[in-house]
Amino acid sequence: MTQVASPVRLEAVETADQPKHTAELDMLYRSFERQLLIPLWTEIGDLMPPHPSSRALPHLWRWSELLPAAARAGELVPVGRGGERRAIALANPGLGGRPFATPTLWAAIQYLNPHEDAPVHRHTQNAFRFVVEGEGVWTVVNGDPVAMRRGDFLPQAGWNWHGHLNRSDRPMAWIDGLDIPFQSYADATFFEYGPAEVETLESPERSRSERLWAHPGLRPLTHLQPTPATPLLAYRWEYTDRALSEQLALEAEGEAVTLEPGHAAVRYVNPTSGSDIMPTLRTEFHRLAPDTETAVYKEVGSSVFQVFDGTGDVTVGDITWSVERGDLFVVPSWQQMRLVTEHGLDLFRFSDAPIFERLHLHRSHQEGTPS
Ligand code: GTQ
Ligand code: FE2
Repeated sequence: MTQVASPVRLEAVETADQPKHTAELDMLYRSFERQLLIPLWTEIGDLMPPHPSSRALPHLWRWSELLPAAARAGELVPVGRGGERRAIALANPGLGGRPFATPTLWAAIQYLNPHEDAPVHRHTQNAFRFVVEGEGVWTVVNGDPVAMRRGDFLPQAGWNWHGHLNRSDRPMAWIDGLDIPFQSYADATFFEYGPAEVETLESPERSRSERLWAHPGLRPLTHLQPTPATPLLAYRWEYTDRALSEQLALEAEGEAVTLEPGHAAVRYVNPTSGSDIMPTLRTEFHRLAPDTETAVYKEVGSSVFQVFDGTGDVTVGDITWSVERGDLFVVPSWQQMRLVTEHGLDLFRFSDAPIFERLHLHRSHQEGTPS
């Protein structure tokens, strides 16, 4: 007997909350399959769990293994039109082999050889770069060349033209974060090619966007309208580092300015609104002083962390890893996370929290506080 394969498969299982398994029930389920119908009573446990229960798993990728893999790709794989980027995505083991770090977030290591460039394109996906080591690449956003160096955070909001140029004699690697999975599930993606070559241009210390926007507390009177994404294309390490060390110094002087004892943290924000840098992505930097333990914390939405400096033990769900510089790990939605460090730990973090906040679906909980 041949039958057109239907993607719907209904198994009659007899449990207290399921109907009695009879020949008639089987017939009903076969007719459901043919009509592409699925009853709620077989799905409710999966679709309406008491709390988020992510398919994504906690997972750690070690920089000591990622970087050599990217360097090898640098030897074997050219960069150019079509493939566009030598970017290698972290594939969460719970997400069915897709190149997705979490259900909403893409995280990749990208690698450029000396004097190589990655062609200009644009897409609706929001993106950023974060640099854990090295320098020498300029990311060119709408013609504005932005230097990339260790500790810099470089947002690149959707639909801006961008290409990357390595102007140095050394290879450079960095991480990319994008909302690719979210826009893919939502069928919201547009993409366009630009010129194949990034035009040769100056490689200035400071981008035009920084010259206009990187002055704390000051806003040009010609730009008073809030924009949905940040116009500032580089958040330099010098400022992030100082903000964090000053929080810890103020705490030591008795001021309650840290998130919790020994835990300084800042969020990268859009200077036109004070909100997250891009509509779908939140980025933060966390610094734990030596001998610090964080509370156990969980929230709706997923995060990816990269260790910027220091060492520590990270617990996500029921897994604990010892981490060091460059290591990346994933915290799925509503999974508990806790950090412990003896010598101090600096962490870059990105998450999809703005999506959930805007939809009033965001929740968080810290152990020891009322729910
Ligand atoms: O550098 O433009 O990791 O378009 C994925 C898609 C990087 C990029 C990625 C991209 C880019
Ligand atoms: Fe891109």
